[in-house]
Amino acid sequence: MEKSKVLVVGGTGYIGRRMVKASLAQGHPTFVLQRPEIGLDIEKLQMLLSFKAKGATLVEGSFADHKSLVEAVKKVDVVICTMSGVHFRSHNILLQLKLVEAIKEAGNIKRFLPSEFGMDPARMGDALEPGRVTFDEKMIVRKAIEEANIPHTYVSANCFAGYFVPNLCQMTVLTPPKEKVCLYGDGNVKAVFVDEYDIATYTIKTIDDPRTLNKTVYIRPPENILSQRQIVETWEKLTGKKLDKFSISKEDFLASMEGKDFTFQVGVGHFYHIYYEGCLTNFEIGDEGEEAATLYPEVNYKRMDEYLKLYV
Ligand code: NDP
Ligand code: GO6
Repeated sequence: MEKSKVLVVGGTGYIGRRMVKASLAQGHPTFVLQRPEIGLDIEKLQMLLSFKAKGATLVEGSFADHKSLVEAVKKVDVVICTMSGVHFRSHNILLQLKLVEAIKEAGNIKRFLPSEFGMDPARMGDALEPGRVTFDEKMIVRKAIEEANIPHTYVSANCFAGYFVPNLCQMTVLTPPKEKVCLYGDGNVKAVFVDEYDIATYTIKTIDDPRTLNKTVYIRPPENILSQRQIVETWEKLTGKKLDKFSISKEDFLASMEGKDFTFQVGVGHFYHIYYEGCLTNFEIGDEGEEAATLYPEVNYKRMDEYLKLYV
């Protein structure tokens, strides 16, 4: 069967750009929304043009212009939205409700993948304030999708390696500490880390797969199910240097929210669920979910020692 036509909305974003590349790499006619609002953001425009040079089609459309979204959606079979949900970038998850309206009106879409790509928001009903907003908003979008009977797939991608691995799971930095590392509790809680390009590869593989229709796909590659202590040990092996380790209790970690700005508090909450509660690995993937590495064993996903090599 011929490859479905894909529209990426949010295509110049951190995960969005990788979705565009993976869609092209897997042979899908690939369309990327070009928003007039990018104005003088020359980096975004140049990135869009680089996609065009690689065979993508740019489609003008704005979230401020419903008709333009309907027209853009009518050109394709599958829509993938990678709308920003990160508080120190431009968090705009609820804007997707406009895209849901356009998809509903266009009526031609065979699969819609909303912007999720993290913890499963359906499992985060008890998440701490204020970080719970991330999940509450994603659930509002899911509700709109399901009420409109739009065929969908939700991708729970666990931790983007770039934000969680080279910093040895520390907050507010993206590079490794040189002398000492702070462990969350005993540092033995298992999390899941995935290379961002692999997330895009797996996502594109799901869009034409009947097994993932109206399902949540978890990306949980077995060798990337690791504890913080295992990440630290991997790093120490690569550098041949031991780090001083100290531990922060859950009480002290949560207390570190006091007096900090909203964005920091969101991060603390998210890190707490990941590294103290183990929210990414404390459940079996039942028959209402699928696991990507199992569905697509042909993907040679990047292991985290490989990912870390670049930072040595
Ligand atoms: P970015 O911050 O890179 O933003 C992605 C795109 O959102 C932008 O490129 C832009 O699209 C679009 N956008 C932002 N603001 C607006 C606006 N006002 N109007 C229209 N479009 C807008 O997103 P990320 O890649 O960081 O995050 C994407 C998803 O991944 C989110 O759901 C987030 O929660 C999740 N995530 C998960 C992580 C993990 O570790 N699991 C880590 C980081 C994010 P355009 O290209 O058209 O300009
Ligand atoms: C990533 C981050 C890194 C926050 C998710 C604060 C939604 C998810 C794993 O993207 O707040 O330093 O699941 O100081 O469902 C951010 C968020 C990571 C940035 C988490 C995310 C993960 C969002 C920080 C920091 C490295």
